[in-house]
Amino acid sequence: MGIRKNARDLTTTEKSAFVAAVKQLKAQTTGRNYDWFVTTHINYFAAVGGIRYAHQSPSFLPWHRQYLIEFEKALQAIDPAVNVPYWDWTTDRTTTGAPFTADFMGGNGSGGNGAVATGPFAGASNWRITVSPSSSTSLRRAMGTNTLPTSAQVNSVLNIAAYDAAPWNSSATGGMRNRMEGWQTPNLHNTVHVWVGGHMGQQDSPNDPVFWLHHCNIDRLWSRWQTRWGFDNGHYVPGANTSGVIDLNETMQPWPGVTPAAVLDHRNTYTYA
Ligand SMILES: [Cu+2]
Repeated sequence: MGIRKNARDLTTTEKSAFVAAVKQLKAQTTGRNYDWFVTTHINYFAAVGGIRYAHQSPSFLPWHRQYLIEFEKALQAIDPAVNVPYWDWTTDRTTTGAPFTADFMGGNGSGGNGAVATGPFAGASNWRITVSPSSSTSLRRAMGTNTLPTSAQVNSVLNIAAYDAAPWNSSATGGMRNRMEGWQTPNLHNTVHVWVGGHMGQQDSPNDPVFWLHHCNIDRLWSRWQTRWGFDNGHYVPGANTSGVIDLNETMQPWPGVTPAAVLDHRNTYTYA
């Protein structure tokens, strides 16, 4: 079972092992390589067959949980010691501190939304963007144009007892999910994508490896919510018979046989440090 650590606590060896595994996955030319994950996020960004799987729906959290598990498995096939770390943006809030150091994720884009200039993913020869709606072949960031969410804002979301509420989309106000996803105040997840900017502000956001650290933190916050309110089936809605979204026991494409119910309790698969 894996333990997912805070990125700021990784040793130099752990940081370089994560970077090496990510780069090796990117270099693979067949199967579930890095670009397969980028393409999958683009394919499920909007509704597929009238069903919203990855965004603006209750399955935002379980869909990305499975997405992280699949990505982590792909990394562990390369290096069994690697786990995805999380970026706690309530404590690491600068463009130059963890995880944006030269030995890990690298720093800001040069000039507004330019290519990332430092670290292992700087420049197209180190990290070539091949799946993108833009023409950029280098990883781009434009960090710090807004303000990262605070721990008080996180706590306000974790205090909401209801998982989600009708109308189950980006205008839902009654549950935790939409405030965690970020279409209602305090807009947690979306705000962080905007703060990093560049590719992170687009459908192809997984082109930026910090995507995984951000979504690992979102998954950790959901796990904290579950620790408080419950890991059981009663803490996912809708239970059944709601069209256009994924009910508790419906399969989430493109993960064969994987339902929200199947991923609610992650504690036998991985835990958070
Ligand atoms: Cu995201």
